[in-house]
This record gives sequence, C-alpha cells and structure tokens, in this order.
Amino acid sequence: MQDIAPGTLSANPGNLRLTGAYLFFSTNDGTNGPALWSIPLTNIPYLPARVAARTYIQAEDYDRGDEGLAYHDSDPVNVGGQYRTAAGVDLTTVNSDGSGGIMLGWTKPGEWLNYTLDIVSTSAYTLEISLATAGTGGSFHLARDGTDISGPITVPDTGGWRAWRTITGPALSLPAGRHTLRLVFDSAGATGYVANIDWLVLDGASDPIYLPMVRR
Ligand SMILES: [Ca+2]
Ligand SMILES: [Ca+2]
Repeated sequence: MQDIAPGTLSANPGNLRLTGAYLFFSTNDGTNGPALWSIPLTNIPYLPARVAARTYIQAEDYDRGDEGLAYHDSDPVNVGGQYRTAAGVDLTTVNSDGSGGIMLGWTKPGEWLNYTLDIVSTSAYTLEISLATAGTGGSFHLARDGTDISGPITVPDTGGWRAWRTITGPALSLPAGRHTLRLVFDSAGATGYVANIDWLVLDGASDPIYLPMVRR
C-alpha cells in the first residue's frame, strides 16, 4: 500500500486522478495494516438505479471506471466524439442527423464493456439487441461475472451502419444479487468492425432488475 504525503491532496484540489479497483483508507500508524474501509473505483453504474421488468441497457451507459476495469477499447480516443468523451469507448449518435440518442460504434474483436446489475430474483431473461452492420462475419457474447452465458451471437447484415434491426438472443439465466454483465466483441466482418449497438433488453416478465437509468 502506498501512502500519500500530507498536503498532497489539498495542493491541487480538483486535479487528483485515481486509478485502480479500490481507494483504501487506513490508519496513520506507519504499519500499512488492513484498510479501515475502502471505496470501489469500478463496478459503478454510470447512472442512478431504477427498477423495470423490461429493462433497457443503453450500450453507452457502461460502468464508470478506467480502461481495463470498466471497459477495454483498442484505442484511447472516443472516435465518435459523443457523450463520454474522456474515455476510449467509441460513441456517436444513433441517426446521422444527430437524433435517436447515442450508440456504441467502431467495435473491434477483443473490446468489452461492463454493466453492473442488481438482480432482485433468480430468473431466465429473454435478450433483445438493437444493432446495425454492413456485411456479415461479426459475433459477440455476454458474460456474467466472467463466465460466458450466451455463447456466440452472430451478427446479421442489416444493410448499413445505421440500418437498425432488433435481434433476439438466447435466454439468459441470471441469479439474484449484484452481478457484472460484460458485452464482449469476438469476431469482425470484412470492415474490421463487429456491429454498432444501440441497446440491449433483458425481459424477465415480472422479475425486475435494478440498473442504470435509461434514456430513450
Ligand atoms: Ca476508441
Ligand atoms: Ca472501439
């Protein structure tokens, strides 16, 4: 554990950047013993929680946190330049005229995004995904707490990068409690990209999920 010299925190208020999974606090007795308490710096939903039985997960509302903790993107720039401009995840508008909210674009194999969910009751949830692609060859999967729970989801050719289609994925079994759902991009089509994603829906009929508040 690394101590911060007295005065450092107040020397540049507003300019302190913290990286890592947790911020630990311990006593100043020189022993660097166990932390008294800690603040998580990842697994933090981007927006306040709400409840819905039919739950929209907006792709752009991935968890707060740094590259390698909340997401992995192949370059540090937000290529689309919209919404969360300080992170490397590539976001732009759903429609070319700027309408329709925000989508995730420029997705490459190996990239991933985390979504922290608080699931009230163990249930099977149907999965729908709004996506757009030009050409075939893309695939991705969903993992829960590091385990693949969807298998490969093949991306159809929707006829263009803003030609949106909703596809139905496999039913997902989600246990009660706090879990991390990870969207993982696996293979790309001829363009080198996997798919543009607008949103995912988890529909548990009467079983709600707490998760980041949606924007329509
Ligand atoms: Ca990027
Ligand atoms: Ca990307």
